Amino acid sequence: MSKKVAVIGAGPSGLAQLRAFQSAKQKGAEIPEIVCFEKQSNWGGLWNYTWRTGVDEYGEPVHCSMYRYLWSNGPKEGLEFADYSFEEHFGKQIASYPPRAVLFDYIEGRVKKAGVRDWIRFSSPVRNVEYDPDTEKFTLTVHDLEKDSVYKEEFDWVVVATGHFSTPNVPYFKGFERFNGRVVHAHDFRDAREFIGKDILIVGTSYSAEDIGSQCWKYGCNSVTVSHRTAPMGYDWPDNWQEVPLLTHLDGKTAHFKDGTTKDIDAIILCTGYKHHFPFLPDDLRLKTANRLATADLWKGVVWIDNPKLFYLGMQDQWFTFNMFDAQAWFVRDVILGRIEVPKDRDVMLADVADRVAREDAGKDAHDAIEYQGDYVKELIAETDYPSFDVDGACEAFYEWKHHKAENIMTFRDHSYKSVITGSMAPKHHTPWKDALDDSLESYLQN
Ligand code: FAD
Ligand code: NA7
Repeated sequence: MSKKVAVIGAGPSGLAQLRAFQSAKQKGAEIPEIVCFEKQSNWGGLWNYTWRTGVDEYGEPVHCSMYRYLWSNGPKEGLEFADYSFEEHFGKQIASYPPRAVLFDYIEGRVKKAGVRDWIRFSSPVRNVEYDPDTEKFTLTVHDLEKDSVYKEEFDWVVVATGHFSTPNVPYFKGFERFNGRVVHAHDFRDAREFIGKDILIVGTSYSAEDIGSQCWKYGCNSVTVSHRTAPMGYDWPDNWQEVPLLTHLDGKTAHFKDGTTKDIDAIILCTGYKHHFPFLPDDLRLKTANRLATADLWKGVVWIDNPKLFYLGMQDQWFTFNMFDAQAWFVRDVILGRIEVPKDRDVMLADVADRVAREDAGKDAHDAIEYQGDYVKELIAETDYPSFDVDGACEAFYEWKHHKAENIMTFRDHSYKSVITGSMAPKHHTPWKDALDDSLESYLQN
């Protein structure tokens, strides 16, 4: 009987895994049977936008954390697939910060070309995974939502690619229950126009805080107040922005901060991050890690050290995304195909994890962190046939991007960069980001 691989999730990471196997098959390799389980009715993961919040039509938690008007928060030159350039997909070079719909189209283009949709069972959340050391097989319990029936199936390997920016981290502040406005986590934020004319309070200082605040500013909120636990973001914000210390409590619609200052507000958006959440995994298979570049308990950042037949993709915090998931997926494929050997000694794997943690901890700033993750991508692609590309060039695009943000946080998306895959320069977008209210694919591609 042929061996079987289960891939859980058909977002960018899971799709990278399918493409990795398809590419080996195309080159004549014998591959195991691949079954991908996806709880949504379409692929694309977070990039598969829905207006829904809370639960979906089946009562499942909505996966999507993306919102209308979301544009790439980093240059596309840092994430381009090495085996499928933007120019190949769109037939021309496009500007550097595509809106969500454009990136969704790009992600989809590669897997449509690869012809792997038949490997995916949609509307099929995995409910449980068990490993039997005697048979050396995993048993997955899957819910077919369309038929509303639950079944079990055995696999030799499991790849967890369920993402980690979907289950919100929601802190409580005193007075929330008596606040007369909306309190919403970034996961449930959808349309900035809801906040036109409003004074909004944002808690958190990372990507979601910066971008959701900027969206609300762009679409016409009255003011943005950003409350920080550790440090302010420190950009040169527009006049109707302020950065304040941590929220202590609310008194009616008045927010009180740690330094004793107050601000009357209409709505609160908690941009307080996400939890790695794997409700379908038992204790002995479940990754427990902080959102950092060096994850806990994964050899080479992907192989579960307590059971090397289980893999996790994309569990790191991310500078690199799509091409890093590719590097991981090709590596995992080659472990499964027996082309890469996993150390037999658990201590050797633990030492690898400890070394990664120490090297990340030794970094001083964002520049070091980008370089660190670039080195990780290089390390993995050197071991497989994933097309090698100019990773240092992609790091350069990230350094420039950081520089452009520091220069002007509301114009950084107006810059363009050179593709490290095709070498061509992206055109400047036809409209500055702050004036481009239409984020449709048709509008973006009008260059
Ligand atoms: P996901 O995209 O989360 O996909 C996981 C998939 O697993 C989903 O389809 C989900 O339905 C499925 N799934 C989950 N549980 C189960 C289950 N039990 N059974 C079956 N299927 C399951 N990255 C960028 O490169 N550029 C950006 O501009 C950018 N912006 C972002 C903005 C936001 C608001 C967020 C939250 C993230 C952003 N990211 C961005 C990072 C994003 O994490 C990656 O781009 C990418 O989506 C991660 O891919 P993934 O496949 O690992 O996870
Ligand atoms: P991040 O990057 O995990 O950041 C979470 C932020 O939330 C960070 O600023 C934290 O502050 C803050 N936080 C977390 N808990 C609290 C509490 N209890 N009180 C106050 N502040 C808190 O999540 P994002 O959503 O911004 O980004 C995730 C992904 O989505 C990212 O890849 C983007 O591409 C989009 P801290 O600095 O720890 O004090």
